[in-house]
Amino acid sequence: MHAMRLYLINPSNPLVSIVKVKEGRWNRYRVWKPLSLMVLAGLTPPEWEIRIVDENLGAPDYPAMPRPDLVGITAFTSQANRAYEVAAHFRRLDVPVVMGGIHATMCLDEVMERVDSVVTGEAEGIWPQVLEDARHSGLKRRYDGGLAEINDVRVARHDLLATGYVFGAIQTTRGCPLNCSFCSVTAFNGARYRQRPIPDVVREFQSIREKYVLVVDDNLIGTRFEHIARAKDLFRAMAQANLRKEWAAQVTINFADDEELLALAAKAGCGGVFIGFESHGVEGLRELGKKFNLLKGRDFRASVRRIQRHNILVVGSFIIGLDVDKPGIGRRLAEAASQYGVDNLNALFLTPLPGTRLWDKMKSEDRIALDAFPEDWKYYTLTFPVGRYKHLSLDESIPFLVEIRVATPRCSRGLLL
Ligand code: B12
Ligand code: SF4
Repeated sequence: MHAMRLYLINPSNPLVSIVKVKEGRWNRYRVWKPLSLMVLAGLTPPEWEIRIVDENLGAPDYPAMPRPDLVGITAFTSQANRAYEVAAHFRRLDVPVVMGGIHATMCLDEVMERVDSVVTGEAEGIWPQVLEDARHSGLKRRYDGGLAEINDVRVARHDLLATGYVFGAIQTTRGCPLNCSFCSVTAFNGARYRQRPIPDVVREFQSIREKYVLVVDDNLIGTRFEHIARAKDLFRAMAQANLRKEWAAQVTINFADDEELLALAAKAGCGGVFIGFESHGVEGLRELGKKFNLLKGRDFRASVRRIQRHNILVVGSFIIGLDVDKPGIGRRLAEAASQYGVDNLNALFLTPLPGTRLWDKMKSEDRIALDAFPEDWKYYTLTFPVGRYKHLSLDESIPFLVEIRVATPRCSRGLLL
C-alpha cells in the first residue's frame, strides 16, 4: 500500500502580529510554533507521510504541492476564517478535510458546515481512529476526544518544524480549576489539573532544538500544595538534565510565595513568567472571577520583586473593558503595572470567546459588537474592541491602548518579545 500523505495546517491571521518577529532581516523567523500539530504528528502512525504547514512561515503554494490524502486543520477562533478558506481549497480537489482544536470544539455547528469531519476535545484518544477511518474512506462527520489520559500525551514531533522559529514549545500539564469568566481553558481542558510524567517532559525538552522554549501550560505550577511539589520535582529533574535552555511560562501569582520554588525554577532555566493580573482593583478581579489574585494581604509589588530577584522577568497581563472600567483606565493600568514593577505590560481587550461564561453573559446582554461570523472571528485576537463595553465607547477604547504604550516600562531583556 502507498504511504498516505497528510498535511497538518496552521492557518495564518495577518492581524496577529505576535506570531511574527519584527519586519526586516529577521522576518524569515517566526516566534511561536503550532504545538498542537506537532502533538498530532506524534500520534500519527508511520504509514502516514506528514507535512506540517505553518502559514505564518510564509504563504504556501498549495497548488504546487503534491495532492494529500487527508488535510487536518487546527484553529484558534481568530484563525477560523482562514481555516475555512484553506478547507474550501482542498475540498474543491476532493481531499477530505478534518478540523480540530478550540474553535472546532466551541463552534461545532459552524465548523461542521465547512469541513468533512470535526474532532472536538483533545485528540490523543481519537486521532488514530480518525486516520484509520480516513484510510478506508470511512471518515465520520464527528469525533470527540474528550479529555485525554495524561499518560497518553506523546512526545511532540519537534523534528518536523525544526528551524525558523525563535521559541520551541512544550506542554507539561493540562487543565485549570480556576475557571475565570473570560477564559476557555477550563471549558476545553477541564478543571482537573493533569500533569505529565516528569521523565517524559525531560526527554521531550531534550528533543527541542531551540535555545528558547515556551512552556505553554496555562499554569505551570498549579494551585495546590501537591501541584507545587510536582513543579519542584520537575525543575529539579530539568536542572539535573542540564538542558541548557532558557524558558518562559505562564504562572499564577502564588509563584512568588515559595522561595525554594523560585530558586529551583531559575536553576532549571526559567527566564521569564507571564502573570495575569487582569485588573488594577478588587472589583475588577471579582467581576472576572479571578479569585486567586484576591487573596487578602497580597502585595503584588513585593511578589514581583521576589520573582525578579531570581533573575526572572515578569510580564504582567491586564484586561481593558470590564464593566467597572471607566475612561482613564489605560492610564490606571499603566500606573498599576509600574507600581507592581513588572518588566513588561501586556494589555488586551475584554473579548467574549465562544464557550466562555463571558460569551454567554455578553451575548445575553446583546453586547457583542462584531458579530458577522465567521468573517468577524479574525478580530477575536484580544487586540480589537469586539464587545460593547459598559463605560467605554468604541472611539474611547483605542486611546487607552495608546496611553498604555506611552506609560509602560519596556522589556529589559530580549527573551519575551
Ligand atoms: C501557546 C498558546 C498560544 C501561542 C500559540 C502558538 C501556536 N500557534 O500554537 C501564542 C502565544 C502565539 C498564542 C496566541 C494567541 N492565543 Co493562545 N494559547 C496558547 C495556549 C496557552 C496553549 C496552546 C497549546 O499549544 N496547547 C497545547 C496543544 C497540544 O493543545 P491544543 O492546541 O488544544 O491541541 C489539542 C486539541 O485541541 C486537539 N487539536 C488541536 N488542533 C487540532 C487539529 C486537528 C485536525 C485535530 C484532529 C485535533 C486538534 O488536539 C491537540 C492534542 O490533544 C492556549 C491555552 C490552552 N491550554 O490550549 C491559549 C489559547 C489557545 N489562546 C487563546 C487566544 C485567545 C490567543 C490569541 C487570540 C490572543 C492572545 N494574545 O493570547 C492569540 C492569537 C493567535 C493566532 N495565531 O491567531 C485562547 C483561544 C480561545 C479561542 N476560542 O480561540 C486560548 C484557549 C487561551 C484562553 N485564554 O482561552 N497562544
Ligand atoms: S485565566 Fe488562567 S487561571 Fe483563569 S481559568 Fe484561564 S488558565 Fe485558569
